[in-house]
Amino acid sequence: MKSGTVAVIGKANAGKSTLVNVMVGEKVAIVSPKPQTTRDRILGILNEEGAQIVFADTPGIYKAKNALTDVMMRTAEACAKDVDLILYVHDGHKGVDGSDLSLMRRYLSFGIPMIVAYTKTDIMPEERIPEDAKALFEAGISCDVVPVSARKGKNIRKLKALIADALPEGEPLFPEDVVSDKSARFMAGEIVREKILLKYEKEIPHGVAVLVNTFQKRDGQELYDVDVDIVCEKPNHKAILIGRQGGALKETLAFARKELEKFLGCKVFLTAFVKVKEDWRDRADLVRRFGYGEEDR
Ligand SMILES: Nc1nc2c(ncn2[C@@H]2O[C@H](COP(=O)(O)OP(=O)(O)OP(=O)(O)O)[C@@H](O)[C@H]2O)c(=O)[nH]1
Ligand SMILES: [Mg+2]
Repeated sequence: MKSGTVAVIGKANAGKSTLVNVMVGEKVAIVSPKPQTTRDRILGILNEEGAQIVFADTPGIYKAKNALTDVMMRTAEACAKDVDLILYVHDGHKGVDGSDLSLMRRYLSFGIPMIVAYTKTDIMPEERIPEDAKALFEAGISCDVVPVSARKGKNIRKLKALIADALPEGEPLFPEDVVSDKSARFMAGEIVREKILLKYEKEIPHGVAVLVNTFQKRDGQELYDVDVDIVCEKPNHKAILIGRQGGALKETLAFARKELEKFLGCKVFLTAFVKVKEDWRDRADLVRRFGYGEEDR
């Protein structure tokens, strides 16, 4: 059978995590309209007839500005060098510019087979797709370019088949019932962070880390106790996160609790405390302590 690892690489906000979730058929990575949503390497495992594809979703390429983005870029870079295939995800609706071409050329130069997933085709004029494909070809991007829409599920089956085809023969790397390398505890923190990304504006969600203190099923009950620290960078961010009379935080937690209950398949009692660690993203020691840049959390 075919079996191998695929690094899912591309600019921040390109649609990598959405595509991985759609291909795996389950939500293994959080998604938001804001760049820099994914901070860790997250494996999403797809078992198909005759193939196991291990997708490694990665933090989007973004100019490193602080210790956190620095660690995120190193995570993506290390991942792209140690796989059987690179799936370069390009946001088609944004067009193709010089920076896209040089990134694609750079990953092609790693000497690892590569496929370009040209995504978000549902929100762009269809006639632009062949024009861009031609531009990529003329610029020396010599690999397969597959137009897809993760949102509409367009060409996903074709993309999966092309990926499986390009992988080596081998035994499965994971048992068939495993969909991710991340724990439910990790996902609980990520789901809270996703709701924060969706609810708050500007720098606030980017400066938030969610640390899971408690993740425990109550004895003899269909109920999980989940307690998190929401760490932000500045006292005024804390005030905004909490809101007037705690209203904003209450809404965020209700939103997160609903999804957690769906994810865990039982009731969840979710509590959170908002803390400030001044400019933690600039401090390598805190970035590490909050679990970023390590394989397991
Ligand atoms: N219309 C449309 N929107 C999409 C599609 N795929 C992703 N999006 C949207 O694009 C935004 C970014 O998606 P993500 O999957 O979080 O992108 P990402 O590349 O993982 O982003 P980072 O983790 O920040 O690097 C979200 O608002 C998605 O809903 C698509 O096929 N069509
Ligand atoms: Mg992502």
